[in-house]
Amino acid sequence: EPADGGPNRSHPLALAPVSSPPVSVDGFVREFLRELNFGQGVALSASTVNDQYLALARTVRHYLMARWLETMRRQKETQAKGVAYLSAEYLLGRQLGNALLATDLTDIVADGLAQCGIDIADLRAQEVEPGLGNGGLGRLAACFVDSLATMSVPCIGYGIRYEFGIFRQTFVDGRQVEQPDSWLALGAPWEFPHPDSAQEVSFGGHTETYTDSDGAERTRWVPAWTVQAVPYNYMVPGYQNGRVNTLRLWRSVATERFDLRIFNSGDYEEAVRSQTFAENISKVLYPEDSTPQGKELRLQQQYFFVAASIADFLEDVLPEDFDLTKLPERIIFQLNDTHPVIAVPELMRVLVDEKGLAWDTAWEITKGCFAYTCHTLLPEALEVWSVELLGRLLPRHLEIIYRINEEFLEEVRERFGDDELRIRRMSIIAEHPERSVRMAYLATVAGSKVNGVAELHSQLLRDKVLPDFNEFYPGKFTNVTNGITPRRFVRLANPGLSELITESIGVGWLTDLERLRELEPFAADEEFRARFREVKAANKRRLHAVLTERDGVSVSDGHMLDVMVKRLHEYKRQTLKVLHIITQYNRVVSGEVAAADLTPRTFIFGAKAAPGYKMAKDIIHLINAVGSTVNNDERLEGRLKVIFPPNYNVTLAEKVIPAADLSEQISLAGKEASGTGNMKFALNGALTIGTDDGANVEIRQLVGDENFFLFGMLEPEVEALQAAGYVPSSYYESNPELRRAIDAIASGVFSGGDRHMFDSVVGNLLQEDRFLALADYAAYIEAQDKVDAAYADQEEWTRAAILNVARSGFFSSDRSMRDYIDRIWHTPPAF
Ligand code: B1H
Repeated sequence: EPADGGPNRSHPLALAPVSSPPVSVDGFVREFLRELNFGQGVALSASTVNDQYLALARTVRHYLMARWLETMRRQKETQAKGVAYLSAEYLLGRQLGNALLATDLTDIVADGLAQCGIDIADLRAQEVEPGLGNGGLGRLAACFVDSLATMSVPCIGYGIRYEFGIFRQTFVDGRQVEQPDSWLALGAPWEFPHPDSAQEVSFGGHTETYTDSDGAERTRWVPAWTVQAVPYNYMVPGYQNGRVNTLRLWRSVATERFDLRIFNSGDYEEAVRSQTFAENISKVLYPEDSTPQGKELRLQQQYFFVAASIADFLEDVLPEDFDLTKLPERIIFQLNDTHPVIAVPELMRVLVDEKGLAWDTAWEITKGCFAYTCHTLLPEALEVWSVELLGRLLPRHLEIIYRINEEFLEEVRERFGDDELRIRRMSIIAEHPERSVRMAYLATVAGSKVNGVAELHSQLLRDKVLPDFNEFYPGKFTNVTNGITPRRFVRLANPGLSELITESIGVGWLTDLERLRELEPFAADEEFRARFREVKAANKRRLHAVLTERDGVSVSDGHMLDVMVKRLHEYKRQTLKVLHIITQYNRVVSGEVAAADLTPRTFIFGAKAAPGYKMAKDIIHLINAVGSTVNNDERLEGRLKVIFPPNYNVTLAEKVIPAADLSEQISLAGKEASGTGNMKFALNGALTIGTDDGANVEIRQLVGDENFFLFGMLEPEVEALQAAGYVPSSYYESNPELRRAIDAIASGVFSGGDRHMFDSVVGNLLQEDRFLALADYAAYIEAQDKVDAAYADQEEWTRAAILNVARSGFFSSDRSMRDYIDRIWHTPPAF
């Protein structure tokens, strides 16, 4: 049919059927066995669990395929405005359960597999989760793309296909040891590599000016080396709505040209080395959370994925004749923190140097195409790149940044006169301690909007981190409170609760989470409360089974489950939690409290420390040491137990959170930008003990003071105390119970008599305590005592837990997406 002899797109069979016929159990079994035999190349009788898992994944993938192709076809046809989410991290979690939920095939598949003598649970357990993120920031990206697909909003997620995701954590003698995360080793059934659509990404070299054919002075970049960026596509299925968006992750490989040149020169070893060099870029995720390291490879990663993504969008996604001045009407690039901010000068470079647009035109386009989300307040977490490094790796980009800065500072001068102090404060280029580029400032100048991730955080961002910019750009700053996807973190993680909710208020809440409000009256219903408690008890039994199998530890019956799971960081104050455990321990061993009078509690920790973060690793060691002492001291009569399963990840979160009674959100006020674990716990019926920080503030406002255990200083009090000169040892000296807890560590109670094992932790608490753990200790202990008292009344506790669920619908990431869409992106749903 096509004159050029290309593929015949109008062949009646050329399109995969849009509405596939309903899947029957028999039909599924046929397809599954076909994949096992023809795809995997094994007979059922000879197949391993991994063979079966891979065949199942590919079968389920087929059921999404027609919808994926149709989503792409429609997008191409309508050219509707969409979001390009730029994120260095996507902490996806396992895919199989979510794909089955999206296609509504869970039951059919389970039945079909059972006919084959296979338990679907065994295949689910076989999947290694793609851990392509560190913590909250990466998981947020995964929740956002899920919500956009579910809301039928056009979105393409761009990121990096790390060969090794976040390290696998093990403990040796209670200390963290990192192992590589070989998540691809057993096969990667969810990805679609397209090596033929690779983009070239260049680095290094120099720039030169030349006169073009119209006599205009232009600049070009003459790079020194190039790598290929190969796209790997992943499906992002909406929840039972027939839409499948795309996540496009880039892998770096050596360019053939580069290889061949060296190869032909006879230097085979050098050719292999260059291959290794290129492939290094997407080799491993940097395991720093909240504290960027400023390493060269990291900047290479950032530019690598961002340059590939922009080229992909302009060349492959946009139609050929697209008028680039209309770009802001077609796409918004959302910058997930500063990690992708090098995209700003890259788009400028492409528009000016390659497309030949005038600088001012290009700048107008660029400003309309970016928006920036800030995820932190810690000053050490604000990313800067030294001018030396940036200029060496990306010389043209550095020139562009300088010009953006010059023109920006010129505007500042026009407004405020020669206020040199202000100019220096606002300059994108910092002069001290070394000349460097402040990526957050660049993002703020270029972005159409800048948002924080919870009300308090956004306020502090305006008032404390970027006040000059807030003054200069009124209206640019806004808040979008984070959210989480209820599909994964309620429906998949907590099927028992989901069933109870649906039985009580009907279907529809999963895509309209505010409807959980309809549960409020059930809090007063004794029978409902009993069922709610039974769901929690069943989730605890399930967790017990998981932890027994995984780590050989058991969750004691009848214990309150008190959970602190998040990255290990001093500002999150895991040590404060440890001090509480030690305090309870001391109360019993001193004879002040009879073991029988303790509320039985199991404390669960989950936390990875950045491999280079010594204090965080020492704290992990301390938690394990306290755990083994507490767990083995018979004087406690089994009433306190500490469990620290290694390698906390999304998969484990889905088991731990639904079983929790108490959620620990105890960061120093003003330090946790939002938190998202806090939302997952509340939605799964745990009560929170927490500070007035991040999204805790909004959780408490919504669930009500009486259903939330608030403690600790408020952010202004923190500032005041620090300004007055904080002396941690004064708290140690004036609070006997605190002194006894710290003395226990220092005297070797948890280290077999070794008085120096935890010197670093003790010394830090007494002398520095940057995050005021000692100042909040008394309030924390008092609040914990209230928790114990409250837990004694199970009916009241359950009532409060139900109200937490009923009033937390706001924290759906669907709502976050609606906020971004209405106030920042202006990308309505496309049908
Ligand atoms: C958050 C990070 C982060 N904020 C640097 N910043 C990284 C910074 O690899 N790095 O260099 C990685 C991650 N992550 C978290 O974002 C906040 O601490 C949470 O409070 C917030 O809930 C989450 C999502 O907004």
